Amino acid sequence: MGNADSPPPGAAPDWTIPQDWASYTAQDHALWDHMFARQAAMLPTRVVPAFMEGLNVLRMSKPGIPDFDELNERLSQATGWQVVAVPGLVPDEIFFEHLANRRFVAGRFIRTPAQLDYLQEPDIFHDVFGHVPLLAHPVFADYMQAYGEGGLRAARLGMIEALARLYWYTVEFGLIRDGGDLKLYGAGIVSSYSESLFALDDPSPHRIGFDLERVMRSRYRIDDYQQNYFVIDSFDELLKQTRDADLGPIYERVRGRQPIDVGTLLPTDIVIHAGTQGRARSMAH
Ligand code: HBI
Ligand code: FE
Repeated sequence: MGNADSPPPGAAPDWTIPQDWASYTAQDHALWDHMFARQAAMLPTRVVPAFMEGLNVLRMSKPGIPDFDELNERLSQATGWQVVAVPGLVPDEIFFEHLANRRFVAGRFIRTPAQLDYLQEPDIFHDVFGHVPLLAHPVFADYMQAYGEGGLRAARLGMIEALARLYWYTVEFGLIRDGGDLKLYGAGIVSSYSESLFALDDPSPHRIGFDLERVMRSRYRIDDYQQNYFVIDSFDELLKQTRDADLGPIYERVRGRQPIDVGTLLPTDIVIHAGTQGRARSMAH
């Protein structure tokens, strides 16, 4: 959701700012530790194993808000990625340019205790706890770079909206098969205690097999839990379908068709679980 503005005062032309790790308060660190402990206790049986491996390889269970310099030593060794601090949401093309160069932009501020379970702008817990562990996984790391490169091309073709939907339903709210089970991998889910439960256990949402064109046509909601989740078979499959495919014909078809509303199932969908949509219905009343 960026705009074409120039960077705010104090930010570099690429919108980065210093993390200024020394300025976090004891309260900031304690809030991180609280959220970290809560997620680390519940995720092991729910999240894709690569996420727990990433936490471990990056030594993220060390108490306190991670210092990006320290985190980057391990992350760059694992996959060549870096985390850089930004003031908040950055314009789409700046965002894509960073990803295409294996730099993940992260907010440096942490939410207030009152925003423990809901906030609109991505803070450091969402960005770093949610996104960074999988950047230590070689295939997911390549997918994120491919997404940035694809975003730069999509911007020239006027297809950013389709790309944003792909990001939403994979990087932010994706589910993945793991043996016979479904597991979480999207950062928007794994950084949220309540959605980590809802996305796997609740009867309300549809869980649909990933199809690139379907996803690029699918609207999403930003104000509540998702009404549909898309399930990939593996990171390899996701990378193959996005980086190595010719997206031109897909874009042409997406451009010519209506977007699909949330909570809708199509006859062509690979339905893994047809949701009751009970939550969305009760919220609407
Ligand atoms: N900026 N800091 C930040 N974080 C994001 O996740 C982000 C962004 N700008 C644009 C954006 N995401 C998405 O809208 C793009 O995928 C289109
Ligand atoms: Fe995010």
